[in-house]
Amino acid sequence: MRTLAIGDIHGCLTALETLADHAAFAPDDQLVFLGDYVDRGPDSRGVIDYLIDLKKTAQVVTLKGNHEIMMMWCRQSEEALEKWLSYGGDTTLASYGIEEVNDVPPEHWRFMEDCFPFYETETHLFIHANLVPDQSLVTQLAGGTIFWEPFDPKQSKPHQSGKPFICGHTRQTGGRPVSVGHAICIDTGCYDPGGWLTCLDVDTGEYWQADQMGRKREGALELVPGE
Ligand SMILES: [Mn+2]
Repeated sequence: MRTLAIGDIHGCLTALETLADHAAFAPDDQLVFLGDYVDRGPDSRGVIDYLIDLKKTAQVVTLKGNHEIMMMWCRQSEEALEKWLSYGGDTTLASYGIEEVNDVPPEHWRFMEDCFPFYETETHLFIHANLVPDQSLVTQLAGGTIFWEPFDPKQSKPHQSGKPFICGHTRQTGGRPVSVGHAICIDTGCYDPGGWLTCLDVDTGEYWQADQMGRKREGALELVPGE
């Protein structure tokens, strides 16, 4: 069984469909999506529909990203709504063909509410953004680090559990995922021209990428801890 982590999709349905084909998602794979399904790209609605469908036939874990949090918050105040719209929520509403966020289908709110804050296996930790190295993931849930804090490869410290962590959220400008041994960031900015959506096999370091033009490429990360 492969454990595959998939980075920030941001409404890029074409890249997601191309990636599913390129990485050959199979029923015995465990697919861990790192969050930020919505905003910025053209088809947030289509991405959520795709993931809801995928959950019916595949082993899927979906994490919550800060963009899902902003979208859920926007139902609570005008201020939160304005903030979300300025962070790409306008493209999400456009993908639904609606002007009022309350017209998002209940099934899609349920999908977002059901997303996990983090995911942990025997060997790895999965989070959207970053973590506090000397606290358990449960302990740090109340803080915002795992959803909001940018990942800096030069500053990153290993987590106390000793398990490597996989994150998204912070775009790696080279278009390739970045490993520092104890951590791997796989956000490769697929909503921007020149960006890619990344799927990483966390056990082998092999990765696959696809973009909004339907292009594919692949590579491999060195998983030996670096300096
Ligand atoms: Mn994010």
